Amino acid sequence: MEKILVIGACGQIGGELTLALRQKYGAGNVIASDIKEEAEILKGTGPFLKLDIMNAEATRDLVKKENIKEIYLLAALLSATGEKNPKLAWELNLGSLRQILHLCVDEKIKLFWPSSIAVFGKTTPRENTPQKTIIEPSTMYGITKYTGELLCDYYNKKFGLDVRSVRYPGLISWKSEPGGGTTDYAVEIFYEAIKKGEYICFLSENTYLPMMYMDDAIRATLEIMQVSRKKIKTSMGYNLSAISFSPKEIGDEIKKYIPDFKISYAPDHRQAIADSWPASIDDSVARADWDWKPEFDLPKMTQVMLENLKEKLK
Ligand code: NAD
Ligand code: AKB
Repeated sequence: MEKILVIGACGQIGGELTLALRQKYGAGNVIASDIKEEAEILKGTGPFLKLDIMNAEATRDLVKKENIKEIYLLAALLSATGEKNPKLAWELNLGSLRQILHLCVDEKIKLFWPSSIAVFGKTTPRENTPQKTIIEPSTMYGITKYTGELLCDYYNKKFGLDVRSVRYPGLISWKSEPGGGTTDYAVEIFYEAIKKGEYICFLSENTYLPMMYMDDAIRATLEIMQVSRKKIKTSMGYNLSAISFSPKEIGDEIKKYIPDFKISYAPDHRQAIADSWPASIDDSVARADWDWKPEFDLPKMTQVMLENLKEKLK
């Protein structure tokens, strides 16, 4: 039986993606792996292995032993953590990708590797950022993501590797917490609204960023991996878009449910990262090529987040 391997399965996306893949392909056919201990969300749902992706030999042995034919490589340092440790961000984000690309060519494995809106920089048009535009990232995270996209494209053109990628916006979920990004405030705000009724935001009130509810992101990932390769016109990351809002706007939406909620602003080092990213994204190429369409807007996402987090935090 051909199997799927998720690397970085204990992170914000990995837990929910692993569960979705298990639902679709059968629990036993999806192996979750991470350098960390198994995350709560995964316990009892299927096979889990501790694996450091930088250990190329252990990864190759696992892939051969388990007859892995599809890999989701999610292990990475995100933007804020990456700026604190740019050397590790470069080594982990691109070291892992380089060795997985080789392995996928050798073992004829299909690969999903996520990029990010962080590929864009200050010289990129900020509104409705197109698929093809000026790309000059100013963070180490963005540099690794853009370099990674170029590597994916190279391996596709040179070796015919079936590698697929999207540029996720900031992802928001009540099931899993974010792991060191600049868009993390949009998850924290819900926790603090419920627990304390107030939130001090690390971005300024009118900082617009592209965001997406996790269910849309998981569906996009399953969809891009499922469509016929003929529909995939690029192995660089596809722009994906769903919602664009500022801290003030999401705060106002939360106030509809928690009228006394108070938000204040104390921008920190993450403000400069946010200021270098787009405010909104044009994803018409993904929509045309593989029929991508988001389902969650700001009101729907806010309602689902608050309903579920109130239960979870009881
Ligand atoms: P995360 O930080 O929550 O999870 C990453 C996981 O990788 C963690 O569980 C970590 O333990 C694991 N990991 C780290 N080093 C490892 C190693 N050496 N070997 C094995 N596992 C290791 O990240 P996430 O938010 O789930 O993001 C997953 C991917 O999606 C990343 O490539 C990220 O750049 C991309 N992405 C995420 C977002 C977002 O908003 N979450 C947006 C754009 C792109
Ligand atoms: C981050 O903020 O670093 C991530 C991303 C947009 O890639 N959420």
